[in-house]
Amino acid sequence: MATGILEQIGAQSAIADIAQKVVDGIRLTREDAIRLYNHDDLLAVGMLGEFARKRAAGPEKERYVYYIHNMHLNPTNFCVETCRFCSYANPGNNAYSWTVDQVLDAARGGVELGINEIHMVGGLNPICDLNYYEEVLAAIKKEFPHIHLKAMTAVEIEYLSNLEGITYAETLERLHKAGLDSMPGGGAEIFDEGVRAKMDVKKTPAHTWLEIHGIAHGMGLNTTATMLTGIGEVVENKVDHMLLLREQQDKSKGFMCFIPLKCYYEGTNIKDEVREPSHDDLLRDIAISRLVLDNFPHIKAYWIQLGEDLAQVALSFGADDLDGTILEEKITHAAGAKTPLQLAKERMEELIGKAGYTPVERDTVYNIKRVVDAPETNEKSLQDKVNSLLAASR
Ligand code: V47
Ligand code: SF4
Repeated sequence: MATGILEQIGAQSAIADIAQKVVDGIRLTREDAIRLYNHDDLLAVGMLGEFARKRAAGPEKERYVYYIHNMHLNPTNFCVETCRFCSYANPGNNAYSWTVDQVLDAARGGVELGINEIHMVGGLNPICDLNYYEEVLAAIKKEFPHIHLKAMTAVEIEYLSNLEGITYAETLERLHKAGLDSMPGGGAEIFDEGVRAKMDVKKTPAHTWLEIHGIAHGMGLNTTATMLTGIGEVVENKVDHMLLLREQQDKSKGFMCFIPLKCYYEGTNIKDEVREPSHDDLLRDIAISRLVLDNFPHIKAYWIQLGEDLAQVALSFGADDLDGTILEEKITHAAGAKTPLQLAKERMEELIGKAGYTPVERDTVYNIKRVVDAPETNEKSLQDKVNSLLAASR
């Protein structure tokens, strides 16, 4: 396999030395990652991402691509913050905050469809304080003990701790006791302070976001990590974001997955100030995160934001997870995403199978629930998909 990739990249390639490092298992530097972003041959970068994915998976699981049957729950869209890229929070008369019973009703709808994870996040709302979230988590756990509760971003942990005047560890311990099983990776945005200032992001600076995840890992809670692009960042900001995550993972080891996110602009006023990520950019984020984050087991192609075709192509660039069936997504759809709100399990499996991989239904912490016999593929080849997607985004 190793010789193959070096031949494919070619000894004359400007990234031949980086390919050799990848094959030798040598950690990539900041400069390597920046060169990969600037290298003109996108497919060569993708091939390296695919090589690293296969090697991380091991020979028995090298074709596995994971998904989860889950739902998103957003108990409130009122938020004391005003991040400029966010269309979800504070929609005037449509602001809401659910009672514990309303959250339970929504959860019941998902459980009846057979989900096994609830991914719950919301705005920063003084009405929804720590007691409220303790009640919500405990009520869901009591009625549906088999459901994994992946909830509360580091941003919400910071807010609730400040509201209560207690430490992050105390907040996390109380929520863990009430039923919190793991934490999602939202709220990281881009760690760079300059970009954050332009986007009016006042919450949770990098060191606090990382500290909270480190505390959660220390308590045995697994978490994930995101990076939001299309908000005025440059390549160097993305690489530095990944390097901070890699450093934290070396220390606390609890990140399961990295999810590159793409900003949608409807309902915001930032479109004219930023560069919208192209398909090329989004595929590089997948491949380069796979290569730089050598201590992250999984890289997610978030189909809600990428769309089905690009998410499929991302599987050949180093991603090994399509996220979940979701049922109802509000944050990206409030900003104009047109992907369906929900995919059936069968459709997830079809997307993975037709991209040439083996669909695997997982739980939140990547225990395998079911390995699916991949259906025969007669869709247009992946190479054709890459070509037409790239042509469309130029
Ligand atoms: O933190 C906000 C982003 C995130 C917009 O942990 C926007 O497995 C696009 O974190 N357009 C929430 N994105 C979503 C998230 C997530 C998604 C899937 C899986 C996981 C996981 C986490 O959405 C926010 C923010 O970075 N966001 N506004 C927007 N207009
Ligand atoms: Fe509030 Fe999060 Fe939206 Fe920022 S991104 S306004 S913190 S809900």
